[in-house]
Amino acid sequence: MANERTLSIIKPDAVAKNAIGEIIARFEKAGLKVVAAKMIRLSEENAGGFYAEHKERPFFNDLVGFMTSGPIVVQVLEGEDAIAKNRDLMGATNPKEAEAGTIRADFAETIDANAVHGSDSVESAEREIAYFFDNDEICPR
Ligand code: RTP
Ligand code: MG
Repeated sequence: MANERTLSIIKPDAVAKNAIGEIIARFEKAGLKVVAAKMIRLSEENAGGFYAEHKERPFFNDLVGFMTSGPIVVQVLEGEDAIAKNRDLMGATNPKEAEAGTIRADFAETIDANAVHGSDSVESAEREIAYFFDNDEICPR
């Protein structure tokens, strides 16, 4: 297993539910460290650029609309196998299919408003971290 970094987003629905702390606690309890964090409100341009891989998909406009609907918390998580570990903690994209005890099972109801984002590969983690953070905003520890 490798020490990795991954990009995590607490999406507008979870921020609106006041679940920021409970979600970050799950990362920390699983051994992942928050090495960068900020709260932002995405513009349509920033949301579309972040999810550019989905530009041709039928759900793209809804996804951008949702991601710009309220503030989000963006963070870099670091640890052993951080990318897969975070995806395990998140659960399936559709909360109705997410395993009990996962973040999406516990905090989300619909596939559109599904509480969290997590990078899905080493390559996307690198791109996504650089999308939101300058190097000097990341604090290894
Ligand atoms: P994310 O990128 O947000 O972490 O989610 P994911 O990897 O689990 O899912 P992905 O395939 O990357 O899709 C990105 C987001 O688009 C919405 N989506 N809707 N209606 C649909 O069939 C559909 N498929 C995906 C979800 O909100 C998903 O999180
Ligand atoms: Mg994805």
